[in-house]
Amino acid sequence: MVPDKIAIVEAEPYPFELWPSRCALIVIDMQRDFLEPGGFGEMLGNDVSQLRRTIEPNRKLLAAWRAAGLFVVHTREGHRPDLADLPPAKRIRGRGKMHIGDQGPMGRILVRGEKGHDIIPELYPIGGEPVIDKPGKGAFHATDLHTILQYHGIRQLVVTGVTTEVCVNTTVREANDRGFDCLVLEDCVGSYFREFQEMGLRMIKAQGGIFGWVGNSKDVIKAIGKS
Ligand code: TIU
Repeated sequence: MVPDKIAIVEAEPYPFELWPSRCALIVIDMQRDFLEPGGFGEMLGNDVSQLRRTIEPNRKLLAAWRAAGLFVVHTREGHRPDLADLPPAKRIRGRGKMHIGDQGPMGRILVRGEKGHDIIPELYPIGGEPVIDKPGKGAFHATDLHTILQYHGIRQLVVTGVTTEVCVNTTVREANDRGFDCLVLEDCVGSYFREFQEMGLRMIKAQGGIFGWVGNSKDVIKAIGKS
């Protein structure tokens, strides 16, 4: 049975009132191509260790969240094999040698069904945890995420995943405009760039929590253990 008691989580700019039965954990884009050595992210010259430090805190959080019987949603960024949902602007952006849909180190880059597109084994979804395949940076755009959250009575999101300033921030902003309260966990989100990690989080909690709250996984685990 899911507990129906409010749990207070230490957070900035002020404590977050977590309502377990109304709160989903959303794990954003923890995909091999972004996180694994030899993947697309590293091929673009990024330091994947900045993202890999989030794996262990996410693993512990996921275990505690599942043990408490709470709702989990995972997302993956990627496109249909025929690329019909890939905006031409997104395909050519960056003027790099490799594009989405090309053969990369772990299959076709950001294409659904390919090895590199899938979630890393450490955080692999289990039965009953919806996986949202999203063509954009935000998890609400062109997906059924909002419908799924509504059917489960969800009003709050604990947000983790990568990258902090791109898919995490975009999703938090989309969620905020749809009326969800978001708590972003600093040890469970990562950016290839240290300064974007810091500013990405500061932008969320500034101005009295303009987009939401920032906390850490230890405080969430403590809070759901007590709820
Ligand atoms: N998931 C996500 O953030 N997609 C990106 O492309 N992120 C980058 O930082 N490039």
